[in-house]
Amino acid sequence: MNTRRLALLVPFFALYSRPSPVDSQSLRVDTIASGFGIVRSMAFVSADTVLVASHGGDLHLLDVITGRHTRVTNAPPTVTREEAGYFDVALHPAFASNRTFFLSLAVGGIPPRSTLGVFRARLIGASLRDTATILRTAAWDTSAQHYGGQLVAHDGHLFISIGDRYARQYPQDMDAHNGKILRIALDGAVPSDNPFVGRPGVRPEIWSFGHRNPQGLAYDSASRIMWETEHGPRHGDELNRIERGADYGWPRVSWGWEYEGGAIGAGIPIDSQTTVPPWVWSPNVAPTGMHVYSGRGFPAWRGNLLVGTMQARRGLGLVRLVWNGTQISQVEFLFTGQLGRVRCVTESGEGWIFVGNDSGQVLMIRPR
Ligand SMILES: [Ca+2]
Repeated sequence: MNTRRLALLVPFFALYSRPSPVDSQSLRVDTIASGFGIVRSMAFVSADTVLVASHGGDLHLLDVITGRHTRVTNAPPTVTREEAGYFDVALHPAFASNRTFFLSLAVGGIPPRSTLGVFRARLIGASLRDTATILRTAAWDTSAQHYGGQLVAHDGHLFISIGDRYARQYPQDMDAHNGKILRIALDGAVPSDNPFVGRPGVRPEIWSFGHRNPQGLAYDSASRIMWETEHGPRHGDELNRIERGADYGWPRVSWGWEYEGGAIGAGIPIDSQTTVPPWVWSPNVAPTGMHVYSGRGFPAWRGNLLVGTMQARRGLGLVRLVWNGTQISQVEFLFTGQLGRVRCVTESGEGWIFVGNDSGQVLMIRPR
């Protein structure tokens, strides 16, 4: 075929191959299982089995066809107080052959001190083997707040989000892990090409800094963007593109305000050092687990960001954001009030969307 004929064909192909939009009225929400406390994370370990991490420190294997679930034994202890507990699970890129996965969790020191840790294990049947804590972050605090705790395994590395631990002096302090995105190798080592390796007084695991409480992290292999969501104070929740070595501004600048009123820091949303968020929610939606949709269940949503929200007072559940390559071009609230306080979002091999919430439910979204 010569190029001229190809050029004529392309517009017609583009027209007829465009996926039809999804009408959320045509979707149904089913409860697959419940009783998991607060569902913080889910990862499909086979076509029909999802690993469910509960905030209270439990792992279960859930068969999404039958709804039957089995408790995973030998799971690590955690601190369970306020926001402390299990946070996220991420499968090793070679999970299918090595059965290895990662779990982020609150780890204890001399009570009541705790910090964010990363645990690695192999899932053999419904038990954990070869367990190891590969990272205890330098973010110890007596408070049990703002751990962040999201994980992404990508490109031979593990990315870890960590909140400011409700201590504002640290996100700009490069000798602390509070308020950072970290990047380590899959065995816990520090990669030699991290941005701050070799700088005196700077923790070498740091990938980006100036974050408040990042509770969403997801990598889109098509656009090659690492997406992050973080909670603002009063107003100003952010969607950020995570760039190597970049500063996201907290608490020097913020799109939000003090809870009791009044400006934060310089009283401006951005300055010349700040990486600008592509999207800001004011008032807050309390964004949580995030997933870049890639499945065949809803072709029109491929590449869209699905973000869980906890701001139940406004009846929210899931936000779909469209990145058009330059900016966020569409924001749609889905299933308003139908999903509870959503903590995590993922998809099955068939492309159906799975949501975990604060009511201990695993929900499935698919066409009617
Ligand atoms: Ca910011």
